[in-house]
Amino acid sequence: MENASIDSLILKLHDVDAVKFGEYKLKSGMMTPIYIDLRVLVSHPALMNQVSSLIYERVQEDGLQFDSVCGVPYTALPWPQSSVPDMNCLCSSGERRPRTMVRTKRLVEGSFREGDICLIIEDTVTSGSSIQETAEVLYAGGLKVTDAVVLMDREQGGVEMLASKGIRLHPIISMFKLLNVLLAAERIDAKTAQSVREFILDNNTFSPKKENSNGVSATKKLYVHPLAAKLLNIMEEKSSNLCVSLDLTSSEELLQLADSLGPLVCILKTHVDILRSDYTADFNQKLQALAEKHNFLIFEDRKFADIGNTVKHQYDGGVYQISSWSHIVNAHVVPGPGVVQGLGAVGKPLGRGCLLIAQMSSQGSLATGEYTQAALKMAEDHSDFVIGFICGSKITKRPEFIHMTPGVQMKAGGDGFGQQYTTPEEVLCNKGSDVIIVGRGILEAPDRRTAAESYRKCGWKAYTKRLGQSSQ
Ligand code: S5P
Repeated sequence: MENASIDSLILKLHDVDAVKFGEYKLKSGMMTPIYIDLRVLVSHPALMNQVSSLIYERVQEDGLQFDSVCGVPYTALPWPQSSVPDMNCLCSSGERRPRTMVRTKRLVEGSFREGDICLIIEDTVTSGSSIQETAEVLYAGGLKVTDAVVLMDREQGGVEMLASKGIRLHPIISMFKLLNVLLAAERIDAKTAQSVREFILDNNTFSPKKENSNGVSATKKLYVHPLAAKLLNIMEEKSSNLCVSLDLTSSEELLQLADSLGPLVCILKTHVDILRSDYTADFNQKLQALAEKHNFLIFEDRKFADIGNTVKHQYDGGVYQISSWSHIVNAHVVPGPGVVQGLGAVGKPLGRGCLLIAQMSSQGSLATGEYTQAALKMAEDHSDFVIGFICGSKITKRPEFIHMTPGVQMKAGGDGFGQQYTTPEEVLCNKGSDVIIVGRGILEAPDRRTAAESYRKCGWKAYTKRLGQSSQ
C-alpha cells in the first residue's frame, strides 16, 4: 500500500472534519483530545471511494481469506452495503462474497453457511470491543471470524485485545501516523500532537490476563513509564532514534559536541567515569542545560552490577551523583532483582528510568538464552522503573519496553577488542530494535556532525520503514 495515498487520505479526512481536535467524549465516557467521526464520509462519495479502494487493497495485500463480509452495526459506516465500486468488487462479481449483516445484538442476516469465515469491516477502533461484540453475534450464528479491517486504529489497545480473542486487526491508518502527517503538513502544531500522543499512551485500554507464579490469573493494565513515553515523543518530534555515545575523556569537548549534536539525537549517552581531571560538579548542570535546550535525554552508561544496597549508594552518591542529572541508567541483571530494587529506591521518586542489559554486542558475551529471558522477566516485574533493554535484537513484543542496540556502524565489522558492529538497517529492520547507539561511528568520522546526521537519517528511515510509516 502506497504511503502517499495514505498521507493524502489523512489530509482529506482532516479537510472534511472527520478528524477533530478539542475535548470530546467517547462512547465509553472517556474524554479525548481527538475525535474521529467517519460518518461524515457519506456526504463525500469520492472520499468514500478512496477509502473503499484502500480497504480493498489491504484485503488483497494481506491475503485475507473469507467467505463473507460484515460491517459493525450502529456506529460503523455500512461498508459492505455501500455502492462504491471496490467494495462491490470485494463483495460480489468475480470474487462473489455474500454480504452478511448483524442487525441487532442477536441477529445475523444474509446468505451464509455454517462455518463460513466472515471478514469484519469497521471504521474506527479504540478498544476493539465493538468488533468483538459483532464477532460474538456472528459466532452465535455459526460463522467464524479471523480478521477485521479498520480504517482508523486509535492505537489504544484494540489490536492487542482482538489478538487475545483470536482476531487479527488490519488497520489502514494508525493514530501516530495520522499525527505525523498532520504535523508535517502544519495542520496541527507540535504541542497538540504531543498532547494527543500523551493521551493515547496514557489511555491504553488493553488489560492482558497475566498468569502469576501460582498460576492464578490476574489482570494487569498496560503501563507505559512516563520516561518511555517522553522518549517516544522526543523521537517522533525530532525524527530521531539515534543515541550518540560520547565516549570522550575531556568534559569540555563532550559539552561542545553535545551542543553541536544535540538537535540530531533523542538520547546522549555518557561514561562519566572516563572523563579526565577537567571534570567538575558543574559539568552535570551544563549537560542538563543542553538536554533542555535540545530536547534529548541523558543516559549515563554506568552498568550497575552489585547488591541493591551498594548500587543505591553508587547511583545517588560519590563524586558523580548520577541520579541527580541522568534520566536513564542501566544495570546488569547478574545480581538478581535486588539491583533494580536498590536503583529504583533512588530513581523512582525522581522519575528516572533504567535499562536492563539483556544482551551485549561484544564477542563471546554470556548474556544470551536464559540470561536474556531472566532480564525480560525482571523488567516485567519492575515495569514502574525499567523502561527497556540494551540488546542486539527485540526480545519482547510488549510495546511498553524500548529496545536499544549498541555496536552500530554503517559498515559491519569489529574493533580488535571484541566489539562487533551491525548496520542500522539490520538492527532496526531485521532485528526489530528501536534505538541505535553509536559511538566511534560518529566520534572518529572526519566531520562528526555530518556523520551524526547520516546516522539519524538512516536510523529513522529504517525504523519508520519497519513500523510501516513514511520517514521525514
Ligand atoms: O553490549 C554493549 C552495551 C553497551 S552500553 N555494547 C556496547 O558497546 N555498549 C556501549 O556502547 C559501550 O560501552 C560504548 O559506550 C558504546 C559503543 O561504542 P562504539 O564506539 O563501539 O560505537
